[in-house]
Amino acid sequence: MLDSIRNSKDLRTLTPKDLPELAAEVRQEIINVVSKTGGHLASSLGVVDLTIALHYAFDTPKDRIVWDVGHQAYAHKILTGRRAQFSTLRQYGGISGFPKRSESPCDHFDVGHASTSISAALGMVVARDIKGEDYRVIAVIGDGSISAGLAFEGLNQAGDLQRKLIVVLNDNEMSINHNVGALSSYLGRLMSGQFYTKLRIETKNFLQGIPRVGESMFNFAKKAEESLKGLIAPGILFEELGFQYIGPIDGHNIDHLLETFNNIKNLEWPVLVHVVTKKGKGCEFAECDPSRYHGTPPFDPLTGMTASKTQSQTIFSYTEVFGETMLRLAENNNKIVAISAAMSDGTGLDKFAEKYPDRFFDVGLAESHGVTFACGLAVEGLHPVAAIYSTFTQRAYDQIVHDLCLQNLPVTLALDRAGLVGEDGPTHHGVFDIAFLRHVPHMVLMSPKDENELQHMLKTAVEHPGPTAIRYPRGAGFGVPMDQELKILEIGKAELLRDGSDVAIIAIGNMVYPSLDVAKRLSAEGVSVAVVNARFVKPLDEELILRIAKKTNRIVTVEEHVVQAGFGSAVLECLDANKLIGVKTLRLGLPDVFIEHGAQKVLRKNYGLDVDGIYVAVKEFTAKFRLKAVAPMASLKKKDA
Ligand SMILES: Cc1ncc(C[n+]2csc(CCOP(=O)(O)OP(=O)(O)O)c2C)c(N)n1
Repeated sequence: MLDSIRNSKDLRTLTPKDLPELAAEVRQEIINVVSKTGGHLASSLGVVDLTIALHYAFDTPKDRIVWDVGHQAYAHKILTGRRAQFSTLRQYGGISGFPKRSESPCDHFDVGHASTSISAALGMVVARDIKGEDYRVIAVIGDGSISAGLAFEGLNQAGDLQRKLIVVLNDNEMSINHNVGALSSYLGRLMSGQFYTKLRIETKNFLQGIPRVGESMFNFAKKAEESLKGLIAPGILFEELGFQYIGPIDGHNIDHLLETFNNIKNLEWPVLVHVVTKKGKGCEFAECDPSRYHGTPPFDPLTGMTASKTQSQTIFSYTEVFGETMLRLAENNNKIVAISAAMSDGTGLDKFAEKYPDRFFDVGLAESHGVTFACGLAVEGLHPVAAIYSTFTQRAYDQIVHDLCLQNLPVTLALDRAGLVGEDGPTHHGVFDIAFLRHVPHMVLMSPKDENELQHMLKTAVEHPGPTAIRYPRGAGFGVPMDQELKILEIGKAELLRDGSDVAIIAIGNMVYPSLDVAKRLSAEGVSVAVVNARFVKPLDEELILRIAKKTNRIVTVEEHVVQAGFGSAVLECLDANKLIGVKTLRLGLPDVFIEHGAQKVLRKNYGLDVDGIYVAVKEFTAKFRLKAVAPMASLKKKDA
C-alpha cells in the first residue's frame, strides 16, 4: 500500500479501514531504515497512527502540522514525498533527521530543539488571520517538551488570543527517560482518571456523612453529575489557560483519532487534544526499552541488538569519563550536586543519579531554569555541576550572564557534545559556545585535549570559587592512559607540548592531537613547528602566547567551533592588546554557515579540521609568508626591467 502513497493527497484516497495496514507498513519501513542509519526510532514508531490520522483528517500541506523537536517525524517524511530518499536519513548529503522547510512543503518549521511548536504555530495562526487566509495549524508536542517554559509561554499567549489553533499533546509518559515533574504527574492522573474518581468518592462520602439531608443531597448531586464533571473535569489546567481540552484519546486507535479530529477541526478557538501513545509501538524491543531506542545506532532489525563495539568505542568516551569523575568527586565533597535537563543518560549522569538521588536533579527540558536553579543552590553554598549539551546551553544564555556570572557563583557547566556532533546536524552542532561564553566576565572556560585532561578539568572546576565551563566533544576520547589521581590545573595556564621556531599552532580541545600530528609531518619536511595545548579559552595564557608569537612570528589557531568570536579571535585580541601587530596569523575553525549533517569524520574532513586539512593549511600559510618575503624583490626587478 505504501508504494502507492506519493504524498498526503494520495493517503486521503484510501478508506479509513485501510489505514491500520498502512500504519504497519510505515512502521516496518522505519524499522528497516533506522536499523541501518541509526536515529530516533521509538518516538517515531509511537506516532505512526497519529501521523496518518492527522494527514487523513486535515488538508495537508495547506493545513500546517508543526512538529515539536521533530525527532518523531519519520512517518511524516515517508508519507509526504520522501519515501524514496528515506534510506538516506541522517546520512551526509541525505535527508535530515528533522523537519526542514527546504526539504518539503509539508515541513512548516525547521526544528531540532524542543518546545518551539506552540509559539511557532501561534505565529502562523496570527499571520493567517492578518492575511485573511483559512488554513488550520496543528502543533504536535510531547509530554516531555510541553513541560518547558517556552511551551507554557506559547500556551499562555494562545489562551489569551483565543484564535483557531489545535495543540496535540502526544503523551507517552516519557521524555528520553521516564518523564519527571509535576505536570507529568498531572497528566498521569488524567490518564488513570484517578483524579476525577477520587474527587467523586470524596464528595459522595462527604455528602452522605451529613445527617438527615445528606443522602438526598447526594442524589441531587448525582443528577447534576454532568455539571459537576464540568467543574472538576480532566484537563482543567488547560481549560483554565483558555484551551478546550479533549481527551485522553487512544493514540493508536485511528478511528477514534479521525472522529476526534473531524469533530474539532472547525472549532474557532484554541483546542488541546490529549493523545496517549506508546513509545516504540509495534516493535517489541523498542516498546520494552524505549529509552535505549530513543536515539539508537544501527541495530539488527529482528533482535534490536546493536553492532558489537568497534575499537574506538571501547575507548572511554568523554561522557563516560565525565560521569565517572563526578562519582569520584562527589564521594569526597558533599557540596557537589548534579543537574541534568532531561538528559541524564546522554550526559553520563545516570550512575550519579542512582548513587546520590538526593544530590541529583533532573529539571526536565528546561535548560534555562536548570542554570538559575543551580545558581540558587550555589548562593546557599553548594557547588552544582549542570551537564547540558553545548547546543542546548544556548537556551540558557541570559541565565548564564545575569544569574551566574554577574553574581560570580561557583557553578560548573559541563558542555557535552561541543563541536561537530554528526548526524543530528545544524540544530545540534555545539559550535557557538566559546563565542557566547568567553566575553562574559568571571567565566572560566576550558576544553581538554583528551579524556584524561577532562577529569582534571572537572576537579579544577569544582574547586574554583566562581563560574566555570568545560566544553568537550561527542564520542570517544583518544585512548590515552588515565591518571589515578585527580589534579587541580592552574587556571589560565596553557601547555607547551612541542617547541619550534617557524610557526606555532595553538590548539584547543580535541584539535590538539591532530595539530601535534601535523607538526610531526611538517618537521619531517624541515619546518619547525611549536604546538600549544591552550587548555583555557578564558583566561588565556597570555604569557605563553606572547612568548611563542615573538619567537615564531607566525601563529595558527585551531578549534572545532565557528571562527567568528571563537578561540582564535581571543588569541588575536591578545596579540592586538599587546601590540604584537606584525605577527602573521591564521585561524582554523568552522566558517560562518550552518554546518550540514553527516558523520563527524566526514564533516571534519570537509571543513579542513582533520590532520590532512590542518597540515595543508599550515603548510600553505608558512610557505606564503616565505614567498611574500621574496615577492617584493621580484616585482621590483620587473619594474626595473
Ligand atoms: C531544548 C532541548 N533540550 C533537549 C533536547 C533533547 N531531546 C530530544 S527529544 C527529547 C525528549 C522529548 O520528549 P517528548 O517531548 O515527550 O517526546 P517523545 O520523544 O517522548 O516523543 C529530548 C530531551 C532537545 N531536543 N531540545
